Amino acid sequence: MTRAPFIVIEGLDRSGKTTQTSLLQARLEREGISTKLMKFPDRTTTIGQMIDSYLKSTSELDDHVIHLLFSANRWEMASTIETLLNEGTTIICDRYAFSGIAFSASKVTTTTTTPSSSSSTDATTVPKLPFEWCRAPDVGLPAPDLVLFLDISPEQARLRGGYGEERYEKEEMQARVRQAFKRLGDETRTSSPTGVAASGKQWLVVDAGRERDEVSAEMWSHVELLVKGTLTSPIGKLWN
Ligand code: 2DT
Repeated sequence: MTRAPFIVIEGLDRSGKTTQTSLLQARLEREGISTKLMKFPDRTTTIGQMIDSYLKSTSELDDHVIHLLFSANRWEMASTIETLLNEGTTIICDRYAFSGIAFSASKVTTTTTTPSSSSSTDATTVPKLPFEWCRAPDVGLPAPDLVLFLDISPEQARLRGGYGEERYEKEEMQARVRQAFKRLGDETRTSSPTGVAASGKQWLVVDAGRERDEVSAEMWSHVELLVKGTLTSPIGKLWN
């Protein structure tokens, strides 16, 4: 039995992720490939509305609670994802579980101390949520066949006009998130040294600091291989 591929686009804020995701969808449609665009968080569901008000800082939630809501927001779409792929619809997904881990694991508590011998202060940051705790709720979700990670340096993000108003859109947070994404990417490559696992799972870093068309051409070159090939492997499960 053949099925369609599941493609996830991850990236830092200001990487052009949303624009690139729509360009990719338009390209797939021009090629006559049946495609569904998904986005997480999906702010339209009841859970998604709770996430939306948290991100806009109109509500406060415990860090554990919001993390689990982000994951639940994916689980509520898990069976739809599987059905669509098995029916032959390619899924392009703007953010997924990797964002879930990268952002939550990047929240820190900062304590400042002033050593008695010095007049300056030292800042120590401690993660609020352990990395593995952040991964656990997403274990078993449908696994993407390809993750394109749109990478941009903090300097380039600054040149693009800096970050927005939502929670997490702060330079220090974004720098930690970038490291967490790198860790997830390295992990995927280590578990499959060529970057391609038996199931076809791949994590590719795309330099998103370039011109829009250059970035979209590179993304298409990776996606084309997958959508024009034949996928017979069953849908994988994340981190299983
Ligand atoms: P957008 O700007 O792409 O709407 O994302 N986030 C996202 C998390 O903290 N956990 C998650 O599981 C997901 C999917 C990233 C809104 C913000 O939500 C963060 C930025």
